[in-house]
Amino acid sequence: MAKHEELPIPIYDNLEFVYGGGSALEEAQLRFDHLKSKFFEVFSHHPQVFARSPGRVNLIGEHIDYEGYSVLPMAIRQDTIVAIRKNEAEKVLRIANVNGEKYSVCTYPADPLQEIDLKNHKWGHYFICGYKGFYDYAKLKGVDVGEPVGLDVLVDGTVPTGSGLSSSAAFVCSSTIAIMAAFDVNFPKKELAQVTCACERHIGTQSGGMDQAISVMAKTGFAELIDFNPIRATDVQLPAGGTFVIAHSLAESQKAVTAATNYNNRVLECRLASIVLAIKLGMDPKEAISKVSTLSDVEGLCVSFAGIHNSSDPVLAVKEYLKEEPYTAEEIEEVTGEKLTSFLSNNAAYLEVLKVAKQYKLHQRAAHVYSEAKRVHAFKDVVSSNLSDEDKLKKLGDLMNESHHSCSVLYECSCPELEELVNICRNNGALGARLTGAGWGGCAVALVKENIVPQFILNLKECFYQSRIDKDVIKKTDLGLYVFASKPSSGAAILKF
Ligand code: A2G
Repeated sequence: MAKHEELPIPIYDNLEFVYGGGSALEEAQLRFDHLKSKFFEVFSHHPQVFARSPGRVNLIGEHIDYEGYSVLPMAIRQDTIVAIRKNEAEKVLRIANVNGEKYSVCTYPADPLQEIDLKNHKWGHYFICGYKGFYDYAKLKGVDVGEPVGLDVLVDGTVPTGSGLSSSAAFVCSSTIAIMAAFDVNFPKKELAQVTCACERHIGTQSGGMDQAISVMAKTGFAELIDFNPIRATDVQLPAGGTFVIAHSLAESQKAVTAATNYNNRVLECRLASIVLAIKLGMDPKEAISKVSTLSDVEGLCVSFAGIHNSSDPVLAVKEYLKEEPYTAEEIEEVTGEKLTSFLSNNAAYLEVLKVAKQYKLHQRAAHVYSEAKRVHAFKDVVSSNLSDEDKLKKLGDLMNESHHSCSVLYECSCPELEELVNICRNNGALGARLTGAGWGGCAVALVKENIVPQFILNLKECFYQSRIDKDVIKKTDLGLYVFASKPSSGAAILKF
């Protein structure tokens, strides 16, 4: 039997396969009816096909996917649906949104080679990522999809933007899959996960592949351990009696806009940490610059270090060889023997970081990555251990707390609102709580015993959200959008009816 990730995206003619039954199904039915009528209203035609892809909450393994380490997210029920139709009459891509007030129609030429204008950020750019990704991959696979044609597209997303729940990947994945379905093509999930990860980088963030991988490969009822190089997903059945509650800090994190100081800055710091560490561990500087890209590439070298310290633990190598004080560019160049602007010259995103960064915290970033990578495996081991569910939940909570501490102190990707929220979660009985996703705003995820979930959510409303309602930051009626319990939901799908 083919492995789950080797199968193509499932095609359904019934919403029940995706949304289950009950009120979720009724809600989905309403969304699709609305999408259909709105599509006709905007484009005077019916959509050919729909694609949907979910957001995700990362349970553990933050900022390590781009360093080649495994992560452990689960899909959430909130998703992005893309309705699409080929429009052979015009060579234009028209991208409309059901929320037309917030997202006005974007138009682009039907040209897969177009460059995305990063200076002028538009919501439709994410669709273009998928569009370029589809054509690149079809070409690579030798699939003839003919001359580019126009596309009419209508989008409906329920993953809150800037929330750390991966609205961008849900949009890029559903766009790529919708285009693929409109051309009657279907690729295996793991290939799609790879394509969508690469094509989302057109937006400018040097992201890893976690969000796209879980959005494409998720299964109802399971979190997934996602490995990279090659991409693989292993089902993780979470212990009974615990629920993950997601709560928004109400600080919006605009990854695409703040990339040079936040996300891409950390990716570059990790790259520099890996090169410096490799050189300190004995690699020739020129070889390190050309061969080492991630901290996981260096881990093997720590085995030689084992001879001295009786341990191949990369955290020890970090302690020994990377100083705690931040490095200046000049200090790094002394080790590498080459200018940063020279060996990073082929990456525009890194050059932007170099323009604004004053120092580089190599020790702290590497210590976070190596320790977080270990926590992911510890989490997986606890889940599959013989412990009682109660003990498992306690240990998982502890690991989540440690992960948050590392994100906050070593990786510095938290913010005051997230710190407040995480503390409130812990003070109200969460077994563990941490920021989730890139950070610098967005959501926290808390592991809570199932029997206290309703009271826990009430307490969060009282302690965190009420003052924000009083100050008109949010509406009381919208609270359900900001704090909710979440179960592992299904992955991407194509819908034809
Ligand atoms: O931050 C974001 O969600 C990244 N995804 C993801 O790859 C991961 O690095 C995460 C932090 O763990 C995108 O930027 C699309």
